[in-house]
Amino acid sequence: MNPITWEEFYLRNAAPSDLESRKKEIQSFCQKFEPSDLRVVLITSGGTTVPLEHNTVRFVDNFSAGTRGSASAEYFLKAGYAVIFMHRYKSLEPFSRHFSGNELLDSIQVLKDDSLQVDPAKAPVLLPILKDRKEALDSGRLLMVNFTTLTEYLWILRASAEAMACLNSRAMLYLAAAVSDFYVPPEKMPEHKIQSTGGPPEISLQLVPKMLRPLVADWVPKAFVISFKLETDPSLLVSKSQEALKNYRHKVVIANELHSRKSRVTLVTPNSHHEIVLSKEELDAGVEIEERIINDLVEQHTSAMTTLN
Ligand code: PAZ
Repeated sequence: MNPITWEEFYLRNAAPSDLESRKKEIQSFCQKFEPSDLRVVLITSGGTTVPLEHNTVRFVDNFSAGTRGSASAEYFLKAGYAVIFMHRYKSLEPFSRHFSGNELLDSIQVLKDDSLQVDPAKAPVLLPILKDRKEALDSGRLLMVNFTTLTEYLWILRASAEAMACLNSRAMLYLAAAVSDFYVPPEKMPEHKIQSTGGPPEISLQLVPKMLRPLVADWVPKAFVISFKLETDPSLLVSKSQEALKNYRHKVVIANELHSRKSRVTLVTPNSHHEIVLSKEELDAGVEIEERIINDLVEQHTSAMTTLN
């Protein structure tokens, strides 16, 4: 069955109640950089949920933790970009991603006089992260925007892309979120919690229209757009990425396989493709593949900017 059009999707799926205020925040962030030379990247990160009931108790989710997006945000900030970090609520965020569980609390010691001290052994790890975070916040180059459901994601994505159009070719979109391809349309969704007394539920998921098409063609036509392609069969990666580039006419697809995604990616462009691979030694030394990906993309963005404007 054909999916509904993207216009129909927005007509049938209500916008989040606070969309207008969020839109204003994103617009003023972009307008702040409009007169400067600064480049702005929108990073999407983490997975979307697909609610099964209007009063949602249960939903379909996916594996994405936001590792790729949150690490990439730090490297884009280092490269001088302003970053709109559009992430799944409670997924990994830049800077805090380095600390899990009680790690941060454990690095602070309570002294006899009730004063606090950073554990001297942990200070060398903490310091560069805190300094980078302070620089990003003080310079006003980081905007955090969150989403949970697929519908919320799609409304905020559109608002963000449209707000970025004023930046012309200085805008980059780095779409790393794991966005559901399927959803339950509101008219097919029960109002209340699905009852087990009704037997096993028959849930019919519909296809989500491909929003990359209007995003590239209409919402932010001069931006440098990068999408991600995740597969579990590596033999499909390059051909499916090339197909996406042909269909949506954006600049780069970053292809990755589920289990090797932290050590190997393929950057596919309309005319070529190349791999970025980390060796075991590099992984053991704490090198992150996102650093290499962002270096590569910044170079591509620089050369594209001369032709896009
Ligand atoms: O968030 P994470 O680091 O756990 O995973 C990253 C990823 C695999 C979701 C990302 O690299 C990606 O491929 N995103 C697009 C997925 C898709 O094809 O829809």
